[in-house]
Amino acid sequence: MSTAKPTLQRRPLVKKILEGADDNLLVIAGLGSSNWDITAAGDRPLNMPLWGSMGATVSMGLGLALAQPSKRVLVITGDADLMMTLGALATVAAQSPDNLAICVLDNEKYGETGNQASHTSPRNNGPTDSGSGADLAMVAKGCGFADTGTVRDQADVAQLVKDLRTRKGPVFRLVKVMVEKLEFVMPPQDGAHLKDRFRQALLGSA
Ligand SMILES: Cc1ncc(C[n+]2csc(CCOP(=O)(O)OP(=O)(O)O)c2C)c(N)n1
Repeated sequence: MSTAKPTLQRRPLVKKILEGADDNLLVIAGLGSSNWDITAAGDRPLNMPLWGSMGATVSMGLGLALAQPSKRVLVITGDADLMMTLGALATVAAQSPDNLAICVLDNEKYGETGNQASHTSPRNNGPTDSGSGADLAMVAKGCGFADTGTVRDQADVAQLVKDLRTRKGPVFRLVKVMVEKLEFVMPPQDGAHLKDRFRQALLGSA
């Protein structure tokens, strides 16, 4: 695995991924940077940005994809959020919902808490260490995902967007993104409100 420093910028990338999102696209974002990213791209009722529930994002996306098979479900989250509940990937692979795509924005850091190195960060523990950090795309593959990939370059972004929005799932994409100091763009902070507006937009007032 490459240990080159990531160069992709997450905000314009997420904006592109969500461009033209309609009522068919249900978005679940992990806490921290992914939450602010999807909101910077434009807050909408069918966005469910998580606040604080670290590790829950993929499981929520899976439940939603199984419950709403006619909708596209897109999970956008951070490497450390996913790392907390890696087993969820095996459950996704076992259930294999064809409407679910997972995009992990891997900055190799715990962004929200001060950019400490996360498990995906390259390290230098001497000659018996591979030095590469955890490779979450390989983990997804090992869990049984047939369709995984890693994106590092701007040239691959158009295909990434296409895959996340339209390719038969479950799709897993690891995107290496750079560490940046970005403005917080916050969605509503009341979880009950976020849940209610999401349900209303999806199911109507019934
Ligand atoms: C159970 C739990 N442990 C720790 C935290 C504190 N915490 C909030 S965000 C975060 C790091 C998130 O990192 P990542 O998912 O990689 O997102 P990014 O770096 O993109 O912000 C941590 C440790 C938490 N909210 N919940």
